[in-house]
Amino acid sequence: MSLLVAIRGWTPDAWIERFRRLAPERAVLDARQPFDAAAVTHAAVWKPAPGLLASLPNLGAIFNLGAGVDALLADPTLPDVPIARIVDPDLTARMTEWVTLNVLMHHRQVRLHAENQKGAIWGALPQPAAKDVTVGVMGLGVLGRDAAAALGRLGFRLTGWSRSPREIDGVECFAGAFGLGPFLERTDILVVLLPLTDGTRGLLCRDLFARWRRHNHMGGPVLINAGRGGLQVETDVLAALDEGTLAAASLDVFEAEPLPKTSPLWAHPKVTITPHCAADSDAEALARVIVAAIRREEAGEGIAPETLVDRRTGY
Ligand code: NDP
Ligand code: OXD
Repeated sequence: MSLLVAIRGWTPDAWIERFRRLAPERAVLDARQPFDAAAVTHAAVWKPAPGLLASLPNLGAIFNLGAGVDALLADPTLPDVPIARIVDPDLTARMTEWVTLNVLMHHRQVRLHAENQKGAIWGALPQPAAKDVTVGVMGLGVLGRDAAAALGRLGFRLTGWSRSPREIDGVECFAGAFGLGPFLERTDILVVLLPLTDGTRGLLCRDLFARWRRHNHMGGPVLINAGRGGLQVETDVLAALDEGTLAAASLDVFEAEPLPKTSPLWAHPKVTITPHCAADSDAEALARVIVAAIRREEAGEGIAPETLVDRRTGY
């Protein structure tokens, strides 16, 4: 019973140390070193090299070291074993914090006040109550529901959009292609917490921006995306900001990451950028969650339903 740790994009050393400490009963193998493929029963991965997991004949389950599995599912050779993704209260709380920060920043026009401050301008800006502003949450999963609950406590009017119909207290819910139009027509601030799948890639494009409610105190629709960069067409986002179709955008995720230094998004006066850190969370807590999930799976209880990835839907 060995756990293989295969991570690309960050250094795996701290994760290997954590797993060795938290699961001393098993061998923890480093995919960068030669290892016995037949001994591997579980894999903890982030963007593993395509083909690696297919080379493990006794692999029983894959544990993705993040909530989004798009990079993992992009491997066409992925073996047919259960895949678990991260669902963790600490990660969820941090995402909700980032979403709330950005919604309030736009609603309270913090960037405009900062501009005024530079010129010593005592500028009074229109300030409606939260109850008169609608935040639309795209993606009503673990993260979307928690963010909506926090925004509801602040008094915002809430709408939500998902693939299948949902009922959530205090949220006017819409689903699927038919629900998208009415959802957008009601929305002032759009919070995107969707996974990247064949059904969502490129969704945040010129066509969608044109269907959005136009008039509010912020000068138009505001886009807040912490789902995945592949959801947005960045040339369309930039054009919409320049034409005034979008009033502002807060982006944590990008088509290419790290965002290239040459991207015009960096210097755009209406764009707020964070480097895919919206839900940066306590790695020790995540490692504990994964070790507990591996033990649960070995005890024959399977993968907790909320964390089990459905390959057909891609999330
Ligand atoms: P969940 O799987 O719990 O929820 C996904 C939601 O998206 C569900 O409500 C689902 O609908 C909806 N959805 C999926 N496909 C479609 C579609 N085609 N049309 C409409 N709705 C759709 O995911 P989480 O809430 O845990 O995470 C969401 C995403 O956030 C992750 O996939 C990841 O990409 C991103 N993320 C980003 C982080 C960051 O730091 N920036 C950190 C963590 C996650 P339904 O309810 O019908 O299933
Ligand atoms: C992600 C994560 O999926 O950080 O982006 O969990």
